[in-house]
Amino acid sequence: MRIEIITLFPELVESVTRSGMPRVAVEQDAMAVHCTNPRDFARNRWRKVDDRPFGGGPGMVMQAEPLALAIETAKAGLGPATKVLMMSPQGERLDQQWFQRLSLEAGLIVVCGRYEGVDERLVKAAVDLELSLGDFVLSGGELAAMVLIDGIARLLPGVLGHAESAGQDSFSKGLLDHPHYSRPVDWRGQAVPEVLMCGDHARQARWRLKQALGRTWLRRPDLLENLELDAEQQTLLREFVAEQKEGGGS
Ligand code: 9D3
Repeated sequence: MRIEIITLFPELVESVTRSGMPRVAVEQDAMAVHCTNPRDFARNRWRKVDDRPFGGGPGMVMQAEPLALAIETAKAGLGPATKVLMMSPQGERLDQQWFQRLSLEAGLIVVCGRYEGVDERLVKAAVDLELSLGDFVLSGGELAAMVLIDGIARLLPGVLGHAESAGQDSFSKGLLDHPHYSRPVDWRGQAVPEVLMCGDHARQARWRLKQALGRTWLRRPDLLENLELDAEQQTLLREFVAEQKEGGGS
């Protein structure tokens, strides 16, 4: 997948490919990330790409033309059908389903806004989809674009560990993850749950599923409402709830 980021902070966005999964994806040639700076398309001596908002108000607005030229240059490289996304607080909420859908694209163009916002005529003319991280205020779209790159990188075929991570994601089952334990067996007086030490893999799988269901029920009941639990899952969740009420805790 080829990802072209339109940003006033190319060094910031490129830094996401210097570690972790995005780096692995780039090294294995599963992903390429390139940045285009709209400032390079400003046609004034000061390379200015913002101006005051019509109607007044605080802050500045990113002008349409430098962004349009940057997007058109990116499209010339990636193909005219390449989807143009904009990271924006007005966008649809990004979730694992979006990552899965976007990971199937051959290329993406991602516009990062700065200042108070982007001239709406550019959005209307050139942006196919707006995506948000959630209901909080960032100072620009760059960190959101880096989140997008990270979430997509680990789903790309050919990226080491892709098969496990893509399929085993608790979010691909719609549940939170179960708890994890490693050595030592006793850490500062806390033991590892006995079931994980017994070697009965079927029992361990049931325990993990039960913990995942229980934690989702406790912490994110909204996620359970969108799921149809099968008979085994319903039994495990009922057991978890019963144990919870006995005061068993974790
Ligand atoms: C104080 C400015 N806000 C007025 C209430 C409007 C505003 C403008 C620009 C808020 C945020 C931004 C910059 N944010 C993004 O570009 C952004 C973002 C975010 O702020 N939150 C969650 N997801 C995203 S994706 C892009």
